[in-house]
Amino acid sequence: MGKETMSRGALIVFEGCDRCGKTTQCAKLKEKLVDEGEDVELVKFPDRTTPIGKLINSYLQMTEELDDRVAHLLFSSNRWEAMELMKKKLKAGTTLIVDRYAYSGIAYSSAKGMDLDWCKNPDVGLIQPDTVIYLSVSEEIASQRSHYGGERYEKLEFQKKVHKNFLELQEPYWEVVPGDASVDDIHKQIHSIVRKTINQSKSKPLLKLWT
Ligand code: NYM
Repeated sequence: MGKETMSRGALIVFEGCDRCGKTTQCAKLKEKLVDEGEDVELVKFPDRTTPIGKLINSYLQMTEELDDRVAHLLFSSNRWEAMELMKKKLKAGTTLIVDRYAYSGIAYSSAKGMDLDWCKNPDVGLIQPDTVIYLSVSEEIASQRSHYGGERYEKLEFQKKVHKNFLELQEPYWEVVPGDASVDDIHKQIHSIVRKTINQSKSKPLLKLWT
């Protein structure tokens, strides 16, 4: 076995519409895996702490206006600037739980009417996730959760389009988890999926997304 394929960490991505419960589930999953002795870290996109992320934050909070294409490319750049470090951590055996990834980039931008393939291109070659957990929650329920409506995109009709786009992006390594059950029930379901993924990913090479 080559060095690069020895017991690497798994890349676990969470996707879903706004207020689907991803952030709560990411935190619970991390806590559980740490208890089980796994080396695990959380990653969140957009990463609003970098210079690019700060610009994205202003855009989302609507204090900055950007051309749709520029905004799309900034979200993608924000992922690319994290790739080297993520690759290093995965190879060193750290499992990464990622709150949003390229699929969000495409689902949200194409909901504005942008061409889906154009939107996909900048993210081609990112590290391919081992599993994508798609938390599927009705937009009506999501819209009743706290803080909904505060940022750009948090409108019912828009979220319906985003959900439809997400489903078009499904890959064989996606797991659609209904997000309307109790937090603990959803957590148990996710944990069993992720446990399997971590064990199966150990000896697999890291692949490039959409190549
Ligand atoms: N978003 C997120 C995009 O439009 N493109 C992207 O590439 C990513 C990663 O940012 N409404 C949108 C989706 C969300 C918003 O997400 C911020 P969060 O998870 O609320 O921080």
